[in-house]
Amino acid sequence: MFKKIVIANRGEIALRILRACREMGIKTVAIHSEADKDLKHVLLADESVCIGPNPSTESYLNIPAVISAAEVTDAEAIHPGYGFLSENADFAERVEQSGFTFIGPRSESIRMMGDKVSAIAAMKKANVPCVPGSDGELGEDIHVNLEMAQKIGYPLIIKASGGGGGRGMRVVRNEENLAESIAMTKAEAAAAFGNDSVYMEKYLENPRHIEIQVIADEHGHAIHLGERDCSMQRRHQKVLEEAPAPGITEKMRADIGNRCAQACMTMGYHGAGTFEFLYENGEFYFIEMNTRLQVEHPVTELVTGIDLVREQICVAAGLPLSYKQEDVVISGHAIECRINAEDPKNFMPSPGTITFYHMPGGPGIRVDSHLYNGYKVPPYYDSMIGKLIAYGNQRDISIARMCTALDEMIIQGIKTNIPLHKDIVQDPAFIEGGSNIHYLEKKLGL
Ligand code: MV4
Repeated sequence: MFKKIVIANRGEIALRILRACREMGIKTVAIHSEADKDLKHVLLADESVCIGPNPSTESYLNIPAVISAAEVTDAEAIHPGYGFLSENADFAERVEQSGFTFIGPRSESIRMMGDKVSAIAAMKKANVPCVPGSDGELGEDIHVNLEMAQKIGYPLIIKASGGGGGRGMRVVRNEENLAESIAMTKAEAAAAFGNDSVYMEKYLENPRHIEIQVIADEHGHAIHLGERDCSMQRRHQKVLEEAPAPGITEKMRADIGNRCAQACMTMGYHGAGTFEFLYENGEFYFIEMNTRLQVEHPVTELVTGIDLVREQICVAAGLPLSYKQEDVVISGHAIECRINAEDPKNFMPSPGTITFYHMPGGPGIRVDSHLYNGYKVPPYYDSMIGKLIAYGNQRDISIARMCTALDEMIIQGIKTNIPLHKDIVQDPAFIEGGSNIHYLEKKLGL
């Protein structure tokens, strides 16, 4: 096992990784920007290194600075968390070339999944169901594209191969708009991603967003940890997630989950990962794969009892997975509310000093947050300041616990989206379960 790990992230996930390291007897190095010297995990870490000024491009995204921190502290591995450098294949490669272990998949896997056309090709080959589409980059010939579009059927969506997470896509409702939509998506993709490759898919009008968590070791074993429903979102930002997804039967879970685990083994994928699907009319359609630990991993941890960060560290150290597929039992229900420092009405960021902080508690409540009394939320980074997670034997119990916890939670000095969460957990459609990806934006009148 590693003796010392660099935590190449900030905020709640840096603290989550630090806690896993502590439990495992691994020493920690916190790296941080100037403004982040008082982050909770920086104060708790065995060592800390200031790697640069506040803009993330000069600190958390500065590859040489991050690798230097590992060198000067004599660490063995780097955990990238989520966001920042977590899905940067060049970073993963340079970490390995510098003699450190990247806690995540091989750089080739990150690169393959970062290119959506090659990701979809790999999934089709591995028997993972995909959205009907072009199965490859669109060519220049508009007649060929029109014919393909006709065959797939409108509405269609044109997506940038270098995009993902909602960036670089355009819906096409009829053939009159096809040529222009392809041209515009290509131009935007070239500017945004330095890659003008685009592809075509059937546009699903009202899907749910359901994702499968997997983890794979370097000994040819891969398991799935069931699904999460992440449909409650606004502008491609998830707001609330839950596991399991309402209405997904054990048989459906086993079928799609086993296909994902098998795909990991086929591709030689190592580490934690998430297969993102659109789910409509009882069918799963693969759209993207995330090659990192995700924000919403705690709901999976609560319904499986598996510590995903511990498993990530173990498989990165070359150990076999601690669990076989038959050991993974989905039990109970978990909901996560992402707590953001933002105005609950207009969603504007609301940085500032936390003048009073009170955490909720009680049965089934987990708080993943780096906040403390007097902490100053800086304006330079993502506005998520923590996650409130509620578990219960059944979904209605986890909702009731979440309601109680949201009422107990007090954050003063800044605005937060706690009022929005209180509204959602009392919303009849949410209580019913199974809302689609457009529900929250429609409810908010967007
Ligand atoms: C789609 C789609 C409908 N049909 N693909 C948006 C983010 C990126 N991960 C993929 N996205 C979508 N792809 C087809 N063929 C609708 C979306 C979509 C979406 C997906 C997941 C979560 C929220 C979303 C919000 C708007 C659109």
